[in-house]
Amino acid sequence: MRAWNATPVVITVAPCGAEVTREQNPAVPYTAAEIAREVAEAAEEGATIAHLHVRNSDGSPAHSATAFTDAMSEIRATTRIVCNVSTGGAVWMTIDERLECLEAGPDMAGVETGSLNFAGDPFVTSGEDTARVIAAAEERTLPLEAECFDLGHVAEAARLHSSGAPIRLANLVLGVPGGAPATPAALQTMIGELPSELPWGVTAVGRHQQRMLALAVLLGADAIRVGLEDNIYAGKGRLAPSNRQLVANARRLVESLGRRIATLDETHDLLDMKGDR
Ligand code: KMH
Ligand code: ZN
Repeated sequence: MRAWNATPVVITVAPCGAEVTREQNPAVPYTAAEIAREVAEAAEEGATIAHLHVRNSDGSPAHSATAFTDAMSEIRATTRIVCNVSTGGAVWMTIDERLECLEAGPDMAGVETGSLNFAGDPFVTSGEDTARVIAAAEERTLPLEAECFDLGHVAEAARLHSSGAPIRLANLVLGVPGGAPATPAALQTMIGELPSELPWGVTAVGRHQQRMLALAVLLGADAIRVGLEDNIYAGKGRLAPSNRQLVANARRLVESLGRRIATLDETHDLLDMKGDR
């Protein structure tokens, strides 16, 4: 078993997600230019992966390849951060809509490996849906991040990884109502279902976020995720002014616990993105 601090920690920024609004926090980016600015600032603070959703100008979730292309062209004009598109989208999107982002030429994509009631709404990803995302990623030689909201999703990600799917990272998502709780026991159990060679990271939403990310870093996580998608606060009752601030806080957390954050090259290595330098 490798030491808990043997590897650097990748920081992923999730700048806007699909659900959070400007009414909740005015810093939430909607347009391609706003998303690109938030991502560029996050990259300056050390984020090396951007988990991307896109929005229409009124803030509603978008899914067209054009909307993703617009955002990624603006992002790529200023930074080489890994553009990791969400095929989770929003709960009401069809799988065809969720797959449109792959037409935009991302560096990486997410894949859901099961269903849940996402904060009360059915968020359905059938086995066939997962297989379609995997096939589309294989066709484009894209690394995948499995978005695991519950223990069964981790087991399924492990099974798919072992059968050769290009899953390079398992993102253990804690604290979404309807999914795995943000508790040390839940995290330990999820880690226990992973094959030892599969890198893993943690996303935690809500008030237990800092504690769970700290625990992840101490348990040897390969990655942690922060951003306005997951938490609109930068402290108790204090709205986050930007994604930059959230990434800076995450970096401080990692370093204060005796680890360092990953460079872009190290992130490419982790994801097995050969030749992408
Ligand atoms: N917006 C959620 C329904 C993902 O990006 O893969 C799904 C989500 C997860 O945000
Ligand atoms: Zn997302």
